[in-house]
Amino acid sequence: MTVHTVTTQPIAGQKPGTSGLRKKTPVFMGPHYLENFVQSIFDVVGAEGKTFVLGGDGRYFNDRAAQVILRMAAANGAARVIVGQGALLSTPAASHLIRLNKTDGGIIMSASHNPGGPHEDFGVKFNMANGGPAPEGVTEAMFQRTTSITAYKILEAHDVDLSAIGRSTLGGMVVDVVDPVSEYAALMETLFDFDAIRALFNGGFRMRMDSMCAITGPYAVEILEKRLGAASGTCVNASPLPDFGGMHPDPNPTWAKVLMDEMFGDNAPDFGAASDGDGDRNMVVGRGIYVSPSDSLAVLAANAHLAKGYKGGLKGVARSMPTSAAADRVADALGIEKFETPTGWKFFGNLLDAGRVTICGEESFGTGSDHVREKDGLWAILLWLNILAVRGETVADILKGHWARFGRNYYSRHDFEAIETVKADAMMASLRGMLKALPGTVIEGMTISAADDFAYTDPVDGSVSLKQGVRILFEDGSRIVLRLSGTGTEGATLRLYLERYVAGPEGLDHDAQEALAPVIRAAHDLAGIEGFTGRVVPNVVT
Ligand code: VG1
Ligand code: CO
Repeated sequence: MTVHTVTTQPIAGQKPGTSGLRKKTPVFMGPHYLENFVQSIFDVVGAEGKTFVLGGDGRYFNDRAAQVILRMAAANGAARVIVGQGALLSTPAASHLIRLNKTDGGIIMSASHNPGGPHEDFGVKFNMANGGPAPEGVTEAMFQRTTSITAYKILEAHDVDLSAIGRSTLGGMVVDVVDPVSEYAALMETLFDFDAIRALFNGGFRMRMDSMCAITGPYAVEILEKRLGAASGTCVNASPLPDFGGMHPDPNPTWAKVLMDEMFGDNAPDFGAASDGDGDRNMVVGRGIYVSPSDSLAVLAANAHLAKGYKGGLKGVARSMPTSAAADRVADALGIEKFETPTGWKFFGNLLDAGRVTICGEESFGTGSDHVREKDGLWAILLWLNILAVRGETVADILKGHWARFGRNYYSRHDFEAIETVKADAMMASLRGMLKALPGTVIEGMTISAADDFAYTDPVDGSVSLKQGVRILFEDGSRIVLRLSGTGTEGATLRLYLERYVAGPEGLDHDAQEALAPVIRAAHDLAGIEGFTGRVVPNVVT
């Protein structure tokens, strides 16, 4: 078979964001675009003689992109690629396969929680040999490479049959098509007490699992319905579709509204859960009660020892900076280390590899542990089930008991989407300019104690990440954080994170938006959101 070296030109605007490279699907499908980025990956990490994992969340162009990536891997001298059947793999399953097979890394085709389809989003991310997202230094090198690339290599060959499990060759490269679910399901069986969860379902416990027509459907059906005996029909929207059935596969109260309505309606099941496009996010809901992701992280950390995979306790807990401090209180109570990292799972990798932390989480519906190097939606859902099975309490009981013990970090994130980039940048620049003068200022009756632009020094390798988000802290423990999203594909998205701590025992039962009202007003005042962007009301509230 012939290897073609195709002359190409750098394509502007390929800077990888919080997690891989995301663009509108037609951009990715444009001439040489996918090829330029994939070649830039191989140029940075090297492909000669290496083994990679490949899979994606099944969105539009997933199947075609997989064939291109395979031909390019072969042309670049890769020895072997392990591909999920149908070119499918959830992000956590891909992370697991990278680690299990001791490969040199993997390419995941996904734009995660962004909608999919011919006019929606596509994405490509590279994970390292540890199974985790490429760190900033590596993604920056890939970006630099896209600006200077002059040629890419691709094999002239027919499509590989990815529909059947088994081994074939492509040029000199071995292609192993594997079941996307089985190894992942086996891993889950080592971490959780499947007998206890099975007994819970046998006892009439009812659950709704909404996979939002994205990748976790086959995983959820196999694990929840087949292995754990949940009633058939527990899993809905369980077939991955190229356009996610028109759904926006972002598991939050806005986009998973059907699930929320069911959980707050008459005859609600005991437990509800949803996951995102590539299966690394989760939302959990009890009957009549929503669990904020920051609280979910804290509850999981406080109760993980009830699951067999964590019965020896946790080494430490890490959360992203905008995530509420609820998990910190648990770490303090357990007497274990706690860490605050920038947004994005890649910042947890070193801490996990070094054995400093066991559980990590982000306010953006991401929780995970050292079993893989990605956040893991079904993992979090199974840990909740394991905890519910052992404690025999409802989600509401567990959450209220947690607040009574640790106090409550009222928390919310307000997203203002598709703002003109220049306006969002001007707002952030103005805010950054006023930080030094803020301490001591009184607003809404609250005194500002500190204000900065979050900078992070990795405790393991000493690398420094600057400008990770503006933090405004108040004397009473309240907090405002503002940053611009790094995963959007249209204009800028402003994320406003709001937090207020109540120690209890009074005042634990308020609506979060009501409890946060003064903090919300202070944020709008300080940042001048309306003046700069024209926006008053957020598009999404979580
Ligand atoms: C968002 C979230 C962040 C998460 C990232 C990737 O990033 O805020 O916490 O790690 O998405 O998640 P940003 O830069 O848009 O705020 V996923 O499930 O899209 O890979
Ligand atoms: Co995701």
